[in-house]
Amino acid sequence: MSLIQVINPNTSLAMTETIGAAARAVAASGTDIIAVSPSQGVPSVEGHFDEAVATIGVLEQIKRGREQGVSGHVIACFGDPGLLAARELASGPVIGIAEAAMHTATLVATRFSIVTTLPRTLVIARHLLQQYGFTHYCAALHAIDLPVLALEDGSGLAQDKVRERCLAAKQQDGCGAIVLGCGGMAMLAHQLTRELEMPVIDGVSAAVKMVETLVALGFGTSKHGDLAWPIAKPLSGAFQHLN
Ligand code: 5HY
Repeated sequence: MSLIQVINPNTSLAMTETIGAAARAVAASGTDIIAVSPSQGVPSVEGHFDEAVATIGVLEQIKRGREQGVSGHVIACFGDPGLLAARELASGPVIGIAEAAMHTATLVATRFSIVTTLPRTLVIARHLLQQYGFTHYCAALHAIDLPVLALEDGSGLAQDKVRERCLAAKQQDGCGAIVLGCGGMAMLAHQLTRELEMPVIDGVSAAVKMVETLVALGFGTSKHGDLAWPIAKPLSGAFQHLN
């Protein structure tokens, strides 16, 4: 039996539920999912400042998950906030949904497009493409121009716009797969894959399967080199509990 902790870095409980449901839908029969979000932080992650604030909450959850004995962790926000810091704090594998979706896309297509929420966060996706070495695999990036929490407002408008953008990307970009660029889009991937007749990839489910695979292979995060435990030092003030 393995336990995977799926961390939604924003404080939206509705989105945490969506993400948890997507994770459970693909989890193997021997895998339990705990979906969590920080108790303090930002209601949605829509920029560099939001990412910086959300990262502390992610690290708190990683520490808590480790103390609970989870086998691995997923960071379920498309900017993969705090990914490398989280790996320093973790013994099991830690996978970000952007890296999981991008890696998956390159295994089933030579070029993929990304569909995310706000235009201002496209630069975050571009930076990750560069950092992960996937820039040349990316055909185009699209934004539906609605805030992250529009995906949870119950109107269905954001979901309709995601669908329209995916259809446009398929027709115009010359891509073979689409990566959904927000944790809140997780439940859309299955239906869109069927409708578009091409892979539409949600990073939450991809990341859960990657954690399962790494655990089955017996791999945790390497503690040799830069991902070794953080250098012990007295953290002060509000950060003492991270020791
Ligand atoms: C996400 N923001 O996956 C990102 C991505 C985005 O609160 N969860 C967030 O920019 O849409």
